[in-house]
Amino acid sequence: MTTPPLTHLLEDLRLAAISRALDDKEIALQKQNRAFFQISGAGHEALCLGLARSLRAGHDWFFPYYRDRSLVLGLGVSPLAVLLQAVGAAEDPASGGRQMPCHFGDPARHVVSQTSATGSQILPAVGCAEAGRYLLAHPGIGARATASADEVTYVSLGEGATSQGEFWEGLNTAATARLPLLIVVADNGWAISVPAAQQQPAPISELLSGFDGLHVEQVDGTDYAATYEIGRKIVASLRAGDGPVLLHATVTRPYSHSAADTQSKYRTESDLDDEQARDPIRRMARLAVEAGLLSESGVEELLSEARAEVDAAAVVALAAAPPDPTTATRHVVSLPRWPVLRDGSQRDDGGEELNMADAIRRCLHEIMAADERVRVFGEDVADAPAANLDQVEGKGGVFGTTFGLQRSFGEDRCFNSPLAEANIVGRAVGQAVRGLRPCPEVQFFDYIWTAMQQIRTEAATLRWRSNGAFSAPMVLRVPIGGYLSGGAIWHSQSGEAIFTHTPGLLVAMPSTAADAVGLLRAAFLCEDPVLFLEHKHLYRQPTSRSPYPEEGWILPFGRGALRRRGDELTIVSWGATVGRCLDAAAGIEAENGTSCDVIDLRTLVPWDRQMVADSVASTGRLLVVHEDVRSGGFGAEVAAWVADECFHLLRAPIRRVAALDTFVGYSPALEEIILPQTADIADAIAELTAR
Ligand SMILES: Cc1ncc(C[n+]2csc(CCOP(=O)(O)OP(=O)(O)O)c2C)c(N)n1
Ligand SMILES: [Mg+2]
Repeated sequence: MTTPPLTHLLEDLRLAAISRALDDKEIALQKQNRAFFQISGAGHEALCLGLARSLRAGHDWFFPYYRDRSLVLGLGVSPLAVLLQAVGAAEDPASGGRQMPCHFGDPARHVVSQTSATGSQILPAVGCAEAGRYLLAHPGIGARATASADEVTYVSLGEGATSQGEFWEGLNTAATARLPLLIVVADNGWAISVPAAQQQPAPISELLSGFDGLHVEQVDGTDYAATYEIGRKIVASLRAGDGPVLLHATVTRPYSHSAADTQSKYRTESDLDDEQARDPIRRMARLAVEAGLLSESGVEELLSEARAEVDAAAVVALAAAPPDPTTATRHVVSLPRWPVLRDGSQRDDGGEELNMADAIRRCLHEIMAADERVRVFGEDVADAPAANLDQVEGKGGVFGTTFGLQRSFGEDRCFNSPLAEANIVGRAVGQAVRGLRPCPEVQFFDYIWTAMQQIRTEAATLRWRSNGAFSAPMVLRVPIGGYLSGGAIWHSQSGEAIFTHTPGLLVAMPSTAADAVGLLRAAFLCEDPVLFLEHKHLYRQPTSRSPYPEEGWILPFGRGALRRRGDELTIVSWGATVGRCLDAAAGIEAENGTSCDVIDLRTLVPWDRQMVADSVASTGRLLVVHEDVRSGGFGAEVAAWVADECFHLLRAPIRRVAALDTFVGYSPALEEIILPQTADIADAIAELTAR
């Protein structure tokens, strides 16, 4: 075993002491109500610092856990930076006072802003590692997106977090793709008050022995010489391309889980005393004394110097100003500067008429040809195994929208994912962080829920939580909706309102082939995650066919379309109900001359408030129609906004026509009553315009 160079030992003992002093300082500040939360890195210092010695800030990539305080110190983050976050200062470089302490983020050092969700960071880390490989294979992509042949992606988590499904989804791809990913499981024996034995049938390294493609190592994480040594060994193997490594490290947790926890409520005194004997700082100090580097009093001096340094940094941090309250909504999304449109709608250039599915497919081909950053992946999106390609037609998605992409652009640009939605979206987050423009697909909206953590917690919050330092631009394509006769509860759901209720996401839902193309092109210009909802029923409907828009025409987000002109009522809709609104409006006008404006919003975040307000100003009445269930649907948002802003213009109450507050039934008799039909819309028009 190599002994760590004495200079490293001394420097790392000093950093460990600073890390512990930061914990103590934050705990004191929290008691004084000058910090508002505390979570310690105590007991994990020797592990983090021993590993940091082999890793390189700004070269490797880091997805740390909240216990990795000493790792980021080892990477060069200053104690002041850490304290600025603890006191919630505007100058907190990781989040501008938005995130709790120990939620690190430092673009220059490649420390990616983290969430509190235990275990979810592993999938973005997998995406980051695979992006590095992709960037090396595609060097023409550009200066912002670079990679090194020997880079490593580091991700860590506690033993408790290894119970999360996302952890296993991450291991799956790390091992299958043999990624240069270092997964550190810092096992302190507890997940808040739950002992490790209640998490899993065996310690994680035992559970994983024999996991093909994954090297599993163990270390006593309180022994600096051992963590230093194993760090050198495994990082060298990762740099050499030998595949992912999971390091199971036993550590201690001398302090309670967080400031909100009192561990004496569930841990015995003797347990805590035993841990004290294994305290990593004590052990590092003993090593330094045994090596003749420090005397006993020299150790005391080092510890008190660390406390003094932290005290001095705390004085500066406490003097820092809090964030300006008016900045609270800054960096939620950053819409692009849209190209100027000639006339606000696509030119009908007599191009080939296509249905929506074919138009989307063609558009994806066009976008992938133009932009090497774009990768399409999801379940069944590829054509066929490479060896079969010259003998078969190819699949290209269950709706055929990705047909031919693999054949045209290769297997590293269009590929099948495991059957795991969190895996799909989480990997996209990591790729986006590296400057790629992923285009993940969730096969059916009905199965999006397993990806919810990645969509809402990881992707949607990244820009805001990092105060604009990171973002996760991706175009997440999702077939949605019913009217399929037989789609039933698992293939016909809507639910866009759940996502319009998530700040940080942009949401598009086109109803024509041309709009789908214009919005898809626009989506790839966005610097934020876009949920691109493609209505399954409209994929092949004659009414949504249109000429393929001319090259370069894009449809900016937030522009509705006035599909029909009228005087007496404004109807607002999107997706598959737009056509039903048009039919109902045409029917009534033919019957009794009552005419309606029909607005297709096309995007829901942002939505065209101005177009709706202008229309309501002329009609004085509003009906909102959508396929999603009525209660809490996006129609409620449109109605509330109009009631707030246009109340003086209204001559009648606002009405909604939407799905019943239930699920979509299999029997056509059930589907018909549950989903809004043309006759329901016609009834609402008649009722409202009679007022
Ligand atoms: C997905 C999720 N569920 C629950 C929590 C609340 N929580 C925060 S830390 C924690 C325990 C984590 O234990 P472990 O992974 O062993 O890490 P340790 O705190 O021991 O370092 C829990 C339950 C969370 N942050 N995220
Ligand atoms: Mg733990």
